[in-house]
Order: sequence, then structure tokens, then C-alpha cells
Amino acid sequence: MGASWQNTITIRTDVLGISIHIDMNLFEGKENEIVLPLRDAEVSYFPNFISSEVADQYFEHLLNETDWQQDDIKIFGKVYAQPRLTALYGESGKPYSYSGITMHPKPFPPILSEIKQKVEAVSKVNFTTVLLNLYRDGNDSNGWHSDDEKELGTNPVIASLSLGTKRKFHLRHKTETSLKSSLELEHGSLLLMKGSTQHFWKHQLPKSKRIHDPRINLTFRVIKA
Ligand SMILES: O=C(O)CCC(=O)C(=O)O
Ligand SMILES: [Mn+2]
Repeated sequence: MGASWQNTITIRTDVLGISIHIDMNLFEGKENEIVLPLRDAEVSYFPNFISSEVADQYFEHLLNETDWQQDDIKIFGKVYAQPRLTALYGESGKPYSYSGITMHPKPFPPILSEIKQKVEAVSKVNFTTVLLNLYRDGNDSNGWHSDDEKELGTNPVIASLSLGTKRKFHLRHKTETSLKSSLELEHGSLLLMKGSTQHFWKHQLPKSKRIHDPRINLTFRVIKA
């Protein structure tokens, strides 16, 4: 994986049409938490959550060993192949449904239990389930949505680990439409969304013509129902 540690990060946040660029200096090897300045949300970004070398190993292993599937989704009555591959792993057999798809979890393999422990140490939450997304290239994407399915309960904590090619991640407020934010999710980074974030904000991973390499994303969740 060509990605390496970055010493600075730029987060773009549009408030009432004014663009604020926040450039932060990061110290290598430190688990720096960057709290995004978003109203009605609690979003933190940990750019160097996992070292580049370990993230490379996780990426290769998960790319090759995961039981990837591609489901169909229905949009305005038409059926399309979901623009990414997915896999669901969970502690119990409880299914997870979103966008008209119901997924049945497989038991956690050792590598995902190891990653889960690391993510739980920072999130202070015991997750039951992880949804994996494989974006094969820039043609794959994840459209505007909130992680607000009823199985997740109110104010869910979602911990999202990124491996592979960095991709843009957008957030936008549901009612105050001038409130937006964009950041790049880097190899080995963790994005933590909690509090009222899913209630007030949507997020997406847009397509990009410039991206030709794959990215894997792991979103850890608590399935309550
Ligand atoms: O790939 C990402 O970073 C976002 C994934 C996501 O939002 C989801 O699976 O709900
Ligand atoms: Mn999501």
C-alpha cells in the first residue's frame, strides 16, 4: 500500500457558505483525536489510529479472506447492483437490514476480533457487529444516508476504520443544508460518530474518476433489537 503517514490534515467545513479550512499538525505515531467542529453532531477523526504497516496487513488479509457479497438495491422501483461489495460479521445471529437489504452475520474471525478490541479501547463501547465495505475503485460509492436503522437504537455510536486508498467522506446537515463538511479518510484512520450525529446529519462516500485502487471500510455497530 503506497499510503504513508501524513503530518497535516485539511478538513473543509462550510458554514453558511463560508469555507473554513482547518490545517492541523499531527505528531507521528500519536493517537491524535481531531474533533470536527459540527453543530448537532459528535464526530472525531483519529488519522493514525493503526500504524501503516499493520494497516497494510489488515488490508491484504481482509481483501483476500472476506466472504464479499454484492446485493441488489431497489431505487424508485428499479433494481441495481449495490455499487460496492459488503460482508457482515456479528456476535449473535441477529440480522441487520438497511436500504431494503437484510444481511445475516457470520461469526467474527480472529482478525476482526483483534481489530474490534482496538476500536473498542478508543470508542469505550462494546460492539456486536461489523459491516465491511469494499470499494473496488472510484466507481464504487456509498450514497447519502444516516446510520439510523431501528436496530441501532437512538444516538448510536458508529466506529469506522479505513484501510487502503484514501477516499473523500462528506457530511451534510439534514435541515440546515448550508452546513457541510468534507474530509479524506486515510489508510489506518478511525472516524467515530456518536451522540445526535445520525439524527441530524447524513454522510456519503462519493464516486471519483481519479481513484483506481481499492479501499476497505469497517463500520462497527451495536445491534440492539
Ligand atoms: O465507507 C465509508 O467510509 C462509509 C461507510 C458507511 O457509511 C456505511 O457503511 O454505513
Ligand atoms: Mn453509514
